[in-house]
Amino acid sequence: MSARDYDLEPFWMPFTANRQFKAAPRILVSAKDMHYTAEDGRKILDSTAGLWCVNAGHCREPIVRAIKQQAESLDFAPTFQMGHPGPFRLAQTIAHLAPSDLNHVFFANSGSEAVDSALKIALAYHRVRGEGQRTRLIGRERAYHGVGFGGISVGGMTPNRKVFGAMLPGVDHLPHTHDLEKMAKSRGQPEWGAHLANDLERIVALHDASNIAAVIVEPVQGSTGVVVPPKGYLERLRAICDKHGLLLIFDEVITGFGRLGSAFAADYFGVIPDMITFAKGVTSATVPMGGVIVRKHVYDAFMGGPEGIELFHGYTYSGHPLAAAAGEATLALYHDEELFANAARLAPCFEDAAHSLADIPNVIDVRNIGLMAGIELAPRPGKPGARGYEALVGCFEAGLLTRITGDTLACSPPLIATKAHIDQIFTTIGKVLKAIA
Ligand code: PXG
Repeated sequence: MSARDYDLEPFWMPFTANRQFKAAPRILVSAKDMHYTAEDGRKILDSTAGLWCVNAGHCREPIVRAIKQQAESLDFAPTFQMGHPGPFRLAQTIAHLAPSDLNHVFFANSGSEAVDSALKIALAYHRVRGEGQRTRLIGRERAYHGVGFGGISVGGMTPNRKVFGAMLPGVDHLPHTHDLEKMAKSRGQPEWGAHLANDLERIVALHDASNIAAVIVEPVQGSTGVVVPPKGYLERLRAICDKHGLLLIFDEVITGFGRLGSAFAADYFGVIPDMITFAKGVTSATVPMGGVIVRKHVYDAFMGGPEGIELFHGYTYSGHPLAAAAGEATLALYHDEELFANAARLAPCFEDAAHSLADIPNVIDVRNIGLMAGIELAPRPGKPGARGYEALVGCFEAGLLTRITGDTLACSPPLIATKAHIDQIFTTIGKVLKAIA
């Protein structure tokens, strides 16, 4: 191991068991295309696109060049009452890419900020239309919408909520759609579960539609371990939202920009929400950026409101020049290399490879869609998460970066992956799972 010229202690690591990590650190020092290099010089295959975000692969030359050039010519300019070309250009590109009339873009710097922005836009939208009593927000169990107070309020991952008090008032949750007995080891969308969307009718009956602003869901739940929507489920949510005048928000922080082989999950499922939140893949994670794409009727409602500032919301770095330049170069690369189509082409072989693990002892579920897969392991008795963590460490030692959430391994490689990478990913996971059985 190389000598470190820094102390591990002062950095309070996010979503990490700090004491455990600092006793046995895993440090990555560089990256190129599909691989990281660890501090001991080993090449590590990236099966997770970093944290579901490096969709174009690592340190891609056109993106690096665009960021360098931007840093040299315009480091920062305000977007409050001023403008610079970057975010106008990028918003135009994103609006072209997005389906239907999702044609205006509000920029933030992360998925969490994107979600808070979307929730605030939903509340302000109803207010500007004279329905300001619509203040309730509906999320879903097991959802991850980032870590802001808005996001954890509509989110449904218990550890992310339980020590943070009462959060936003007036939030209710749909049931999650995962049921091992009904759908274990399904390929793609499960046949069972569309009826779970009907719970929205129960929630509407309880609170009355006139009090509800919006419903937010990840079209495919990512963080909780890849939960794929049952066939017909999202369509039914859309229909119920339409019936009652509720805005439907798709949180596409993970699914946006090619993860399912299409630009957005909205395209893949053929269901058009009123807003899409995005982050991660928009810049292939090179510079932090997030945002909200809204449909024409949402934007128009604000533009028909009182004169002056239409939305009292924004971040110093909304549309930051480096992020905008990175975004433009990233979207151009996705286009030039047809990376969304590559993901779509690889998806069947990815599905086969993931399901080749299905009969390994302790594998209780394999779920997949596009280039996302979750492999759920039986927890060790009395020690939830222990087997998952052993798998993570075993894979890293075997030269593979994976993600775990509890006892579920998640796999989401960069969209530049080849069949050989997919084979290596699942062969390695298979060997490790057998070794730690
Ligand atoms: N919404 C969704 C659907 C996400 O997946 C966020 C919002 C928040 O984004 P920011 O940029 O604020 O982190 C996310 C983030 C994991 C993992 O391994 C997932 C995320 C982040 C870090 C790790 O499951 N998703």
